[in-house]
Amino acid sequence: MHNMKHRILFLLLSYLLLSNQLIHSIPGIIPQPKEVTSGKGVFELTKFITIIYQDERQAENAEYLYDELKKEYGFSLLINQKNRPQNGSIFLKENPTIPEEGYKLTVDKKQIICEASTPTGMFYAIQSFLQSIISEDKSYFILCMNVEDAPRYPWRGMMLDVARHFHNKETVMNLLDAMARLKMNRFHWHLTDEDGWRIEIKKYPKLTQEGAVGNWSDRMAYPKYFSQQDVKEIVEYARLRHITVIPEIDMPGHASAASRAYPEISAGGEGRWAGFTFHPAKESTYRFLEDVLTEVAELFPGPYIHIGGDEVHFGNQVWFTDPQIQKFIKDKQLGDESGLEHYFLRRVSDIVKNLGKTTVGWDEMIASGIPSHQAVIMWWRHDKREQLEKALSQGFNVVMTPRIPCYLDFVQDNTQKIGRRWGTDFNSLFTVYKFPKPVESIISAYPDQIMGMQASVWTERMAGTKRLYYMIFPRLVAISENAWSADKVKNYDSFMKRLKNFLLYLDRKGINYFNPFDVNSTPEPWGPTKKDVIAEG
Ligand code: TNX
Repeated sequence: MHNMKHRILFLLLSYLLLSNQLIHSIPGIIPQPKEVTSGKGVFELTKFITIIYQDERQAENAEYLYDELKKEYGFSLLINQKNRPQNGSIFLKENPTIPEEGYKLTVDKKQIICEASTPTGMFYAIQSFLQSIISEDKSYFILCMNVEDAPRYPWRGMMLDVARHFHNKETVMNLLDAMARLKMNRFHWHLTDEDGWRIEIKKYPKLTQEGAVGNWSDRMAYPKYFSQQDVKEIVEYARLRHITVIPEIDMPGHASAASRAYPEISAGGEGRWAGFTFHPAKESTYRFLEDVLTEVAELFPGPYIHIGGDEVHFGNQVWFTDPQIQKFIKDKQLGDESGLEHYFLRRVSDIVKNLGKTTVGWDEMIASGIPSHQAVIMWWRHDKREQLEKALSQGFNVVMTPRIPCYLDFVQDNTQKIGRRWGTDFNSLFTVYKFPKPVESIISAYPDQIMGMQASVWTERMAGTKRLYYMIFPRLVAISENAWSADKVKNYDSFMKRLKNFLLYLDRKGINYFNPFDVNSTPEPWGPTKKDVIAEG
């Protein structure tokens, strides 16, 4: 206790001396809010505090807050629905004047008030509150302050590839927890690729019986996939954390796992690219995909379905020689193989539209002729800025996830041996943090079309959970600040100070990370096989 008072005094004193900097470093809210003003004194958090919520629709948030305090600090607080706060309460208050995802957080010595106009805004007030708890000698307190906040972008995401190496339900849920703490709201789930088909489709059981066998490091690995029940649990877990899940079924390329299960809808081929694409000239392919997407649309209540569309040219050699495909190109007057690729994407995007969903696709999709209001483009080829410009000038809404600096399978430190590089470029925490500065001059002309950004976690070289977390953290934290915080409140020194607080959260959850404060303290966890020594550009 004595120690704690000492510490409080020290904090308050330093605040008086150094006010501006301390607003940034204490409390450790990350991403940085729009405005933080420090008050005087502290609110002491004890087990006698009550959580009070005003409106029935905040009941789930109140329970979430209860659960988090219980899990992290062992508290079991009371929860009440009432119209006004009382001394020693955390009050979830309706305030219709606050923007949709925004919130206010007011901490004084007697109470904590979280205000928002929506359950999502309230959820974010709760995150800032949770991040502000300081624990010291088994006492818990929060510095008095006022926070006013709202996000820069509506899409603050992370993509996880579970096809190259499977990562299970518990891992996904841990990641959703961390995303929620960072006010991130889009989980893009890359469910199918060459190495595995990871989602159960009832109408086509072989997709998982055969298509889920193997992974990037071991072609014969035991089949791993998410059952429809798993998917429902994850979607619900995400919903309670105000995260929309976007499923991706990659096509017409990256389809090798589906091809192994159902060779009759594959374009075939030999060697490394065998079965890389669906057969684009068979009606049965489109029927198959419609059936698959119908089940997918039912499982995922969110408005989006991602249909990939990337890198088709890698493995479509068969398209140039197969008589049925060549005849199809002629009959439909598609011109050539890339015309056929665009036809394929238009057709599947129409299926998605008929299912009541919006298409999302990688930036190759810009050229497909899909109307701009019907699709969201993910810009990924950082070396092709013209793709970003094209998407915007054609009227598409865009999510930015350029390889440099948003792909977390690139190394984060020059000493690392496993992971991608692009020439001499890689994705250090600092490089990630600078985004989207390098493209600001392009995007500033289209403020309404930039939906936001995401980290993309490709898992060719991430077999184990420890390694997966190590590559994700702390770079995901930088992405969350890039997506949430206005440029004028961003500051790398301040970020690094607040990051320490988030690393404590990861410690409490047992989530591994690369420690940028002590590079040698965190040895690079093992990759899967010998193959994953330094990757290609
Ligand atoms: C490119 S991004 C891919 C992925 C790889 C990734 C590795 C994209 C649309 N395609 O298939 O996993 O690079 O960094």
